[in-house]
Amino acid sequence: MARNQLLRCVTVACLGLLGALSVNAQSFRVQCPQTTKLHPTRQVIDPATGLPAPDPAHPGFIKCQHVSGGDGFATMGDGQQIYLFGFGALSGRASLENQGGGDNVVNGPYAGTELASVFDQPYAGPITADGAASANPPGGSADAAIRDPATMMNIGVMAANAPAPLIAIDEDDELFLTLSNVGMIMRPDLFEQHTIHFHGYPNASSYFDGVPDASVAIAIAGSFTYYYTAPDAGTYFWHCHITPPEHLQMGMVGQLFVRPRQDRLAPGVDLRAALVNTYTDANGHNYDPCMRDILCSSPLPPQPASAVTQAAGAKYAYDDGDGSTEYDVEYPIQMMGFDPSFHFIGMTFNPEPFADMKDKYFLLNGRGYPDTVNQSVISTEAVDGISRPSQPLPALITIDKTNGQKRALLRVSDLSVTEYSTLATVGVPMTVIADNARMLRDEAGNNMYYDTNSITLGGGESMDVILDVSDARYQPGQTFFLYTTNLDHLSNDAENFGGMMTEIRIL
Ligand SMILES: [Cu+2]
Repeated sequence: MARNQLLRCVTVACLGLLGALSVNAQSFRVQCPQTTKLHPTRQVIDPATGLPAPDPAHPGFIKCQHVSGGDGFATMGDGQQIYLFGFGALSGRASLENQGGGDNVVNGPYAGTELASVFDQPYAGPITADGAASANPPGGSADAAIRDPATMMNIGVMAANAPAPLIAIDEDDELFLTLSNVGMIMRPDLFEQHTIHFHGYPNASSYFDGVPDASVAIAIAGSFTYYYTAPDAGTYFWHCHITPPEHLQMGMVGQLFVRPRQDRLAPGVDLRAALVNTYTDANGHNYDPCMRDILCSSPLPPQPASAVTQAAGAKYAYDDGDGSTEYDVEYPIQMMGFDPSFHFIGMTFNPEPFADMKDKYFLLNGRGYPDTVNQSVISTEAVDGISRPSQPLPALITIDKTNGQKRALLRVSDLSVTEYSTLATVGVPMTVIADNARMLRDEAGNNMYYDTNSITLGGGESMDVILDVSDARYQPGQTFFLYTTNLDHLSNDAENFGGMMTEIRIL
């Protein structure tokens, strides 16, 4: 009877299945729809500039990003190469590899309302069956999402980044974030799944929450496109949620932030009135932010004696209504650490000693000093002899006072699995404006910001900090330090000068 069933299976159902598989024999798939219910027309082309602009009737963009889940290697400050489980960039690669020119990735080649790896440009060619965007991302077609399965494997294998690729979006956006699991080539015995979890993020659907036992997980050779709206500005982070102590220690964690819709106000618009009434965007269209915003989490500031208005092109950390979170330049600062023994064991087929996990490399944006101030991409040669970008993001903070910059926003998040760390400055006070993606403001609307020279964060926490160098005592040519006062964290393993430190340079 079993034989009959097998025969029947072979002749009817299974042949049908095989037929279907042969037509579409792969499970990698990048989704980036051209239109959605929230953005029925996606973007329009501004006739004046020929550049894409938001559809005035539908604020925000459809944005898409593609990351690989796999493995790779990173280079520590003492030259040691360590093994990673990690996420790599499968979109924005041209900008990733060609960045340089003296600035942080956010303010340099990735400048603009979106990172190069998050593309929101209109699709110029015919819409393909899978709906993946490919044309005209910020860095040209070489920044497009890779969606050909063979290329995904060729590029994505061993392409892990430390930390994971940065994600930056704006309020009112829709983000389609595709994760493709390319497998871990150094660990063929493992068949690890990966997921994406937006930590601390207002996310309505557990389906896209990445907690594997309450949702879905992505197996090797599979893709999954996570969908997020962006209702609430702030600094968050994202990570894989499979065996979190292991996959986070091994590198599967990075920063995520959302910029406020207040950035898009037209010049001259009253910031406070824009929170209560309607606001007018740069295209002259009116919106009601709190009607659209399911959270509208910032209390109104007190009515000032005279209106605070939007200065042309001003940028803010939050929808503050009083301009107090304005900044000129922003830097992601990701505090993290690696335990080289754990990574070595993770590469060599041995049981991992979770309780013995102890970081020996203390890092900002995946780098120990002096690599933190190295402005170019750090690449690491893997066992196949090919060098790939491993730590693309510097942690150098520059404030170009000569050209009018005065306030730097540091988006500080702690991605560590094991340790609390303190970050301190000497000479430039830090003004803490937000804690865990919430403005420090009481219910009466009073700002509870405070000045300090040190902040202490544990894993999973974030703070937004402003450095203000407008005072005359700050002059171009000065250099200050942002460093940890946990003095054992100022090392690159056995090398006694490095670790969690970077420079603040006034230009
Ligand atoms: Cu994972």
